[in-house]
Amino acid sequence: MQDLEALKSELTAAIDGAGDLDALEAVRVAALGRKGSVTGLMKTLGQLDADERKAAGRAFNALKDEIAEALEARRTALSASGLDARLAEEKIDVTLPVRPERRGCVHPISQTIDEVIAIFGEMGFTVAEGPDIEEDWYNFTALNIPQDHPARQEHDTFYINAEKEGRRMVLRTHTSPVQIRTMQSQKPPIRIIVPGRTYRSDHDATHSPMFHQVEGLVVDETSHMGHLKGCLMEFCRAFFGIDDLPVRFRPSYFPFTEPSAEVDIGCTREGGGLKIGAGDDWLEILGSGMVNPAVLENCGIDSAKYQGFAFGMGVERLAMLKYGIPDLRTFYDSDIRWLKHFGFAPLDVPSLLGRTVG
Ligand code: 2NM
Repeated sequence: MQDLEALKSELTAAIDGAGDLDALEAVRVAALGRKGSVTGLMKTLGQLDADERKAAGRAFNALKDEIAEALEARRTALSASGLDARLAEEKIDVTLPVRPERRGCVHPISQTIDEVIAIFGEMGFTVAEGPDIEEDWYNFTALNIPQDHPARQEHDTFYINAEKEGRRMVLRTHTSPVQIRTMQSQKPPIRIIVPGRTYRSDHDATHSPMFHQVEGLVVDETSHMGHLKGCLMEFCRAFFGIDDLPVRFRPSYFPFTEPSAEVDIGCTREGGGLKIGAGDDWLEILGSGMVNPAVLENCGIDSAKYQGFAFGMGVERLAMLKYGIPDLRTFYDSDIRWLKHFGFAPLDVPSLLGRTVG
């Protein structure tokens, strides 16, 4: 029994002295492993007579349990301090200033979307989003674009082979399906803008198969064409930062709006370059119109009580005009030198250039 006490204090000291999990495992093997000291004790039981074996067996088992418990306690302690050590070592000071030489940039598409959101946000619009893969009904039918309408080909739709519960799926050709979903799920008054990716099977110097749009929708009892004009005039002037920017509304046609209008801003093209502002020329920038009553009814909105206006714009085009980016295709090249040239500092908050809307 004297030996047992000595062995116990020897093992306990070894366990306490183990500095890491590997050292502890070595102690465990030396005590409880197949050739371990405690296991060795167990093997001596056979040589004892019945009475002695009973008492010794109890003592050996108690020792084995105590050692196993001490090992487990030490293992827990070592694991916890290992984590603490790693957390201390991997700590970073988030209050350190940004290293300018390592700075990443905000892509002009992200910057432009943020600016559009900031301007309409100031006017009381909220941002709505929806899926890129849409049901045909939301992308076309609900928008008053019937099955055989040429717009379905004009839009060069990417159709998805798989069907969802028997319904044909498409990559959305505009963000308007989000407006449809919003009109179905929310009661007027509605005031949303919808930024996002859109897709058309069209690829040349001025078209990318994936591009970005921001569309907007207002539905209320008294919305009218005057609200549409005021809202979009204010947007154009705020976006380009030109207080007296000429804005013109030109009759157009979309199946989902009636009447429809395209919005042009003033510019000059003297000397080969393009300059936005008062001048003798016009530049198309937005599509818009009063929401077709058929579209409201498709969404369960009473067109006798409510009316709305909607608009849409291409983000790449806005970014090219505002920031003088000459080639559409460079947006998607992931060229770090291009991004350094046209990108924006990450901590710049998109602003209205000091203006207030309204
Ligand atoms: C445009 C131009 C004109 C539009 C219409 C709708 C909806 F869902 F309310 F009917 N959303 N967006 C719209 C109207 C979009 O983009 C050039």
